[in-house]
Parts: sequence; C-alpha cells; structure tokens
Amino acid sequence: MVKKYVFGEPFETDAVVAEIAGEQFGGNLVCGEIAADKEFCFRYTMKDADVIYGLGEANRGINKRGYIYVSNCSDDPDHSEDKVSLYGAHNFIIISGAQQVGLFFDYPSEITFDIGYTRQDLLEVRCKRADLYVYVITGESAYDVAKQFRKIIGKSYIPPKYAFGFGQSRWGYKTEKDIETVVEGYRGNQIPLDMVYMDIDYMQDFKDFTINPERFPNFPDFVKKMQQEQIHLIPIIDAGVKMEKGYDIYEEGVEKGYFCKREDGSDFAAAVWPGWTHFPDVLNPKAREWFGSKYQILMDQGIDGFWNDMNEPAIFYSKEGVEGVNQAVLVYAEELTKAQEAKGADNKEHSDCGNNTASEESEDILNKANALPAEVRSRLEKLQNSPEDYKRFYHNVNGKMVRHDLVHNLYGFNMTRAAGEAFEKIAPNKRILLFSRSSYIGMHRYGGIWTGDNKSWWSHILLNLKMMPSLNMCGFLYTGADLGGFGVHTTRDLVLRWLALGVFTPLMRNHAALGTREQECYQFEKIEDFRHVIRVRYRLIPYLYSEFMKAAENDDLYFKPLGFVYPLDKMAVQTEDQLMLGNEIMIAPVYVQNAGGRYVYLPEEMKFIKFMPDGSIYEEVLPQGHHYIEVALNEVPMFIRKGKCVPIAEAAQSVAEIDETTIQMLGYEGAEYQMFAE
Ligand code: MIG
Repeated sequence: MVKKYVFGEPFETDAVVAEIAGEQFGGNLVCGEIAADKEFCFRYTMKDADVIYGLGEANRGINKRGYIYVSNCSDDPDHSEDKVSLYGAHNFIIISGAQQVGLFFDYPSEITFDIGYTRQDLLEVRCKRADLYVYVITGESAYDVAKQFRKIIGKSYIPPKYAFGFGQSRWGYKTEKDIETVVEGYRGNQIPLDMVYMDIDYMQDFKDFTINPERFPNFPDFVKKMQQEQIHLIPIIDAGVKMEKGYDIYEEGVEKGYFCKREDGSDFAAAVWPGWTHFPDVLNPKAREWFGSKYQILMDQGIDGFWNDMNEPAIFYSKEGVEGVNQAVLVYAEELTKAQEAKGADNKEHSDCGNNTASEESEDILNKANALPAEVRSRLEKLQNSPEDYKRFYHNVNGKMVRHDLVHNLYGFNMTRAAGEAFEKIAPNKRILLFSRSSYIGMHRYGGIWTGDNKSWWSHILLNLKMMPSLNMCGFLYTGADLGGFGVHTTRDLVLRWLALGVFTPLMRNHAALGTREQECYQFEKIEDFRHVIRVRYRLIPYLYSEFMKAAENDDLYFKPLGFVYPLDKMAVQTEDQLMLGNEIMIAPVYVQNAGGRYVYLPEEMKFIKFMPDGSIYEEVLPQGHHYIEVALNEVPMFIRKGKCVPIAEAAQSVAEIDETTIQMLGYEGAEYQMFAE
C-alpha cells in the first residue's frame, strides 16, 4: 500500500508518475514520527534486527546502517569511505525488520539520511524546508516494497541490445587513429567489443554537438566504417555550453533565454572544460526541448548512443567566485609589496651598521606573503562546485524563477530527460543508448547511469557490487562502474577481477582517466585471459538480456540483495559481497588482491559454475552453507540456483553476431528457462 503525504508546497520533481491523491499528514505513521515545522525531520528508532536498504548510488553497504548520507549531487572523484555525497540523489529507503516500510522523500534539494551515525539506533532524515512529498509504502517484504515503489515511479529505461556488449573508453582518445587503434587492439586479438566511447577530446574546443574536423575529417563516414565493424561510437555530452560568438547553440540559447540566469536576468557564467559556459535551463520544458533537439546533430551523422557528463552541474569556478579570489589576490599582493618595502627599508636602515635582519613586524608580513600561493590555491580549489555558486543562478519553471540550490538534485535528471524526450521524437522506433553521471529518481525512465570517477582500488570492486541492487530499487537498471578503475594506475589482476564482476552488470565498460596507465584489455600480458573473460560475457548475453528485459517489463530488480530472496535467513540478509541476479543465478566475485578464491555463503543448495579459460564449464553441486571456492584470475565464477538453468550461447565478437541457435541450457537437469519474448 502506498500513501502520499504533502508537506508545505512541494516542488513537482516528476519522480513519481502514478496518480496518487496526496493527503495532509495527520500525525500518524506506520513507523517513526515526523516533525514538519520550518524544517523537516523524520525520526525512527531502529530495532537491532532492522536492515535499512536503498539510497541508490550511495557510499558504503547494501545495508545503509551505521553512517550518514547526504543527497547533494556532487562532482567528487574521491569515493573514499568517508564521503557522504556522490553524483546521484536517490531518496528512497526501506526499513526492513518486524515491519517492512518504504519511504521516498521527494525533495529536490539537499537532504540528510543519518542512519545510526549520530546515535547508533536512530534513523533521522532531515532537510531545511518542510516542502516535500513523503511516500510511505508498506508491504510483505523488503522486496515487495521495492517492487511497489518501482510501480509508482514508472518503467525503467531500456537500452539497445548492442549496449549489453562490452565497451572500451578512455579520457584521452583524440583522433580517428586513436579509436582505430582500440578497435584493432580488440578485433585483432579476437576480444569481443561493441562500443568505443568518445570522451571530450572529439569536440571542437569542447563545444557540445561539434566534431573537431582535424581529428575527424569525415565523421559520418568514420561512424559508418565503424558500424561495418559492429562498433558503435558513443560520444560524451557535457552540461555547459561554451560562450563563443558564432557558435550557433550558444547564440540561440542566449537569444531564446534558454540558459540559467542570475537574479538580475543576465546569463550565469561558469567555467568548465570549454572555458566560460552557460548552463541550459533544462528545468524549463521549452529549453529542455531545445537542448534535446541538438542531439539530432550527432544522430544525423550516424550516432546512436550518448553519455551525459558534468551534469551535477559541475563548476570549476564562476565569474563571481573568481572576483572573490581576485580580491584576495589583490589584498595579498598589497601585503607582499608592503613586506618588500618594509624589508627594503629595514635593509636600508640597518645597512649602515651592517645588520641585515628584518624587523619582527616585517618578518610577520613576509611570512604571510610567502604563504600566498598556497592560500590562493586553496581558495581557488574552494571555488570548485561551491555551494555559493549554486545560489547564484535560477531556473525558469513555468514562469517562476527558482533558485538553483533549491532544485539542485534535478539538473542531471533533466539534462538526460532532455535527450530522452528528444529521442522519442527523433527516433521513435529506435532505442538509443543513454546514460548519465548525475541523477534523481525519475531519470531512470530516460537513461541509465554509470557510477562516475571511481579509482583502481580493490575496495571499489566491492563498492560497485553493493551499489547495484540499491540502484535497482530506485529504478536504475542499466548501470555499471568504470571497470578497471577510473582514477590512479591500475594493475592487470585488478582489471581481470573487476571484469569478472562486470561480466554481469548491464553496462560493461572499461574506462580510465587521462594520465593513468593504459588499461585496454590488450595492454597486458597474456591477452588470452582477457579474451576469455569478455567472451564469457557474450556467452551470457542471451540470459542477461532476457533477465534485464523481464526486470524492466515487470518493474522488478535485475540485481537483488540475498536478503530479498531469503529474508528469513539471517546469514543471507547479512551477506554484502554476493548478489542475486535475475531469477536463476547468484554472483560472488573475487575482490581481494592475491587471493586464489573466496568464501561464499549458499542460502540453499546451488550449482557452482566456473567458466574455464579453455572454454569448458566446471560444474559442481554445493550444499547449503559456507564454502571456500577456488577461482583463478582467468576464471569467471557464478552459481545457479537449485532446480534452475540458464541459456548459454557460443561466444561472438559482437552482440549482433551472437548465434542464438548455439544456445544450450546450463544448470540443473530437467529445469526449464523461459526466455523473454520481445
Ligand atoms: O572533469 O570528460 O566522470 O568519466 O572521463 C572530468 C572527462 C570530466 C568526468 C567523467 C569522466 C570523464 C571526464 N569527466
């Protein structure tokens, strides 16, 4: 059952699509209590056995207990354990214990989930303004509650089938040649591949929807040539539109008033990759339609997939911010001059008697002046994504000016919605690949997400795994992380182990940051190991695609925590490093360096499967309980649930080349599998 409570004057976020009559809150809740005065606060005392699920793309565990999380879409590339905000804002939690209660706080600005951080047994959700909708969902189980929530937020986005293939990306591919090298590296080594991603360097001066003509002299031909090799090129689109005379999108946006504005009505300027930019006002339906229509420029050149970046929106600095620092620099410069003058004076004063020591006072000034670069640097750093800047611009929402910080968490959602809504018009019968960095619940209807700038750390394999079911609860099915790790140098074993998890995530993409060690699969020794792992993905695609489609169609989860399937099994509920996938399998990747295997917990008897490097499949029935499984670096493990089976095809070089007539069933004898019928 779903109840919708209205507090104050909520902003219509369009997260929920079901028509539910809102009620004024009468003071009674199925669990916990609400104080809504000027500020809003939900409070609930957690019982020992309560598990708190949800929050989508958030740090830490599947069970969110024991920390604090703040929905405040942030461009922060350091996903260390202490971080409370990442790129998304997914304000849905499930309290699962004696009662099963889902809570969705539909509030587009900063909101805090203190889940046993301040006080170990206290769950507190608070935000500054008591203007929001709170949806309260009760059900039989956490799984049931999640599915009810998914029903009210509308169907999840479905990508084209090729997007279930493997993709290679790297910040730093600049030219046709760079991309051809990648394709040769894969095709030449018979490693399957369906997509190459184009990061910001394909653009002319980082201008959205442009192509650098020197690097890509005939782009449509190049796209075609790639398509003949079954490779889809996926360009990045950034939120900021470069301010440059003669750039049509900039000029049109200014003329039509489609950029975010300052209080005085002038267009707000922020520096991002292209230098000074304006942000399209994607919360204004007209501007959204306009910005979305621009994707056609690239679609007309053969492009059928995009990734949207920098849409928190990320800001390096604003005009106002720089002025602030300029002021500081001036003050310091003045101090520096004074100090030098003082030193000069001292020198003069003392030179007669041969004493060169500066007076204490001037020494003090000198020390201050010497500290200038560091201090200015830190001030400059503070300009990045500064909360002050988010108060400096406005959206035009149905004629009303709404200050950005009050709706901050909706920007990435609406940028992606701009594209998604446009695709429905431009190519109504075609699925276009689309995923975004920043998001709010509701965006799951228009695109997927990737989890942003992780690092080549072992702990981030596990973080990737834990985020997946939480994202599914919030509607995001087409998701995945930068495999091999984005930031810092990776290692061969890390890439292999991470790929063995990526084999199962709908979005399977290797991506790395500029300046880091090259991590394409052909860069390492014993390429055959990489070939094998990626081939396993392609063998599984008929199954993974079928389960994805079923989940999308039925508002179901593709990835589930074990506790959703075995809620009465305490051990299963506590398992944070294994996942259920679809209806048939459980995954348990290895995420520890130098480990030759790992411990797993089987809530029931299962068939342990290993895809062996020689192409054979190892099968062993294991009873319910704890086991240590050996898994070599070049093997891919998974488990098939008792009495079930999954379809496995022969591997292929691309999704289009998978031969469905080669499908065989793997698993328990006599079991049947129902393939999703298109
Ligand atoms: O400020 O486009 O998360 O995937 O490679 C960095 C360059 C901008 C951040 C994205 C990352 C991408 C990078 N971008």
